[in-house]
Amino acid sequence: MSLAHDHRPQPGSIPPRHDWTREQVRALFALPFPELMFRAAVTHREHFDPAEVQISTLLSIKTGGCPEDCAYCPQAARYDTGVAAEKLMSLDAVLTEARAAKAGGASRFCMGAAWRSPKDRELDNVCAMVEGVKALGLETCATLGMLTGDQAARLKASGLDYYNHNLDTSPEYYGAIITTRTYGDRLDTLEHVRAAGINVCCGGIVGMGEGLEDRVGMITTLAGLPVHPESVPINMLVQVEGTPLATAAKNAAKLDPLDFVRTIAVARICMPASMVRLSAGREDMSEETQALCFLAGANSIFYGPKLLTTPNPGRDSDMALLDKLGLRPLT
Ligand code: SAM
Ligand code: DTB
Ligand code: SF4
Repeated sequence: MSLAHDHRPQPGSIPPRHDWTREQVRALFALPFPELMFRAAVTHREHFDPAEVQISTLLSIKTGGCPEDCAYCPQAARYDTGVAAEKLMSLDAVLTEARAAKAGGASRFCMGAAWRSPKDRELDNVCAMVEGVKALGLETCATLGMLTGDQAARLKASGLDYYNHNLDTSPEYYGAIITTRTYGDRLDTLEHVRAAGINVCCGGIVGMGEGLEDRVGMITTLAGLPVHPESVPINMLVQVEGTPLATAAKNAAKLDPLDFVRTIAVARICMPASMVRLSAGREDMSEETQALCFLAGANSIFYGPKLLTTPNPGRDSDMALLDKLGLRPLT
């Protein structure tokens, strides 16, 4: 029997729990690092082949000029970050990018818009993009801000597979990061997405000056959702000059990369059947840290030289890294 066979999901593996308490999640973070990694790696193997990594390519279909005040975001109009406000891209231009993403090896194409929420006419245009991207044989994902139930249903009817809407942090730290929409607003959108039958992609950002208890609160909230998000992006803050968090970070200690790895491991243990994405922040991350993230149960990445507005590792260096680690892109 080959080793690869041993790594396949085991029938009868323990089903996901939705009753994680803060105390239990705190206790996971407090485990000795090798013990935490071991438990995360075992959990990973109960549900996935640990050699497979899902890869998504991002495209900013509507960049900058956003009315919201998210303190991390280069696209908020109120911060001087050098990101110019652009109009929504044309359908043709989006499809050209989607074809290139597919040719480059991505299995999912994620379209992001710097909106508080889409207007109905804007949504018509995005629905056409979703239909077109789906027709290319790619999985589709969008992140457009808050959605009503009707809007979510329209996106579903157009063929949207995933909707990304992050909780970003703990309920109690949230107000220090965003004031123009509430945590409750975010939970409402997630409910609309779930009710429409779209897969939920929901995670957060670490390295925003939050404390350990906020990372505990974020994972406890995500793992307490009635259905776990199918995809859980864990982003390391990309510090963009001009954003309030980049300014604050100059006076604060940088997050230890091992605490980022711990967050991935705890997400893996608490949401065992979800894809956990090692998301933004890889450009400044060593190969060793990324390797630890894969060991901790990350099984998805953003692939391609750009996230929405900031750089990501190039395709060649990512393929070389996956190859070096013996990992395969999931097709
Ligand atoms: N405007 C929509 C919204 O906020 O829902 C969609 C796009 S928004 C850029 C998507 C997510 O990107 C945010 O929720 C946040 O988690 C992440 N993000 C934005 N800027 C980031 C940064 N500088 N570092 C890490 N993650 C970031
Ligand atoms: C997510 O959790 N991270 C992605 C995606 N979902 C939309 C966005 C990261 C953005 C990083 C900053 C930028 O490139 O503008
Ligand atoms: Fe706007 Fe989204 Fe950026 Fe917040 S994260 S400022 S909503 S683009």
